[in-house]
Amino acid sequence: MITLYSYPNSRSLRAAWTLEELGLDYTCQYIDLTSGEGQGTEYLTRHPDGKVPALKDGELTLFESAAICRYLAERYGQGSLMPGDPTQRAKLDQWLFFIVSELEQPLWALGKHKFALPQERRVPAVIPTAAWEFQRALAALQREFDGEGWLVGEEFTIGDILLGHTLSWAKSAKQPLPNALEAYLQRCNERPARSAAQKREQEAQEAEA
Ligand SMILES: N[C@@H](CCC(=O)N[C@@H](CS)C(=O)NCC(=O)O)C(=O)O
Repeated sequence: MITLYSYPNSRSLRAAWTLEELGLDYTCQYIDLTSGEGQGTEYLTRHPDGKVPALKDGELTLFESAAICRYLAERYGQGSLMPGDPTQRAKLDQWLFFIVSELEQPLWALGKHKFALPQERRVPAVIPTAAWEFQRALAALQREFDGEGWLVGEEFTIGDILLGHTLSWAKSAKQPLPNALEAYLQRCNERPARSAAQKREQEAQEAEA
């Protein structure tokens, strides 16, 4: 039995999207981050920092969105969402680490200092630097990936889930994207599994209302 702990429009979408791509049966459990449920004693046993996503699969509990996507693909993918060839898999790992460190972090710094951190913790002066760092990482991505096809190899992988999700955040943050990456993002967003994942997360929230 798989349970995903989620909150709509957050990084838990990456895990829900992976679950939907794999056609797995799972329970989507809404965690009300706005009411402090994340920091409650019970949820801290699922995620020690009280964040989403977290996953429970039998005896295993797991946090960190990239690790969850990777686990699901490796365990249940049967060759999909993750290349079998070690060289290609190394490339996939390279991009996963790049996305969650180099690409996502400046974008997240931007979001944190605009709206996510408590008001008294925000330092608006870092925003232009964070935007500059994000554009630098985006330029690095583009030197290796022109937006044609998928990020690694010929098939759609969890690398595209993480990149597609991160680029959609970039758009919400009004960061300019080159046309080729806009088109790539549109192809990611058109995947039925992405819409299904969003729907599941919203339904889980509504069920708790
Ligand atoms: N590196 C973590 C980041 C998780 C994270 O920051 N999640 C946010 C939602 S996108 C969260 O739960 N925030 C609540 C909080 O900071 O208390 C991952 O990729 O899973």
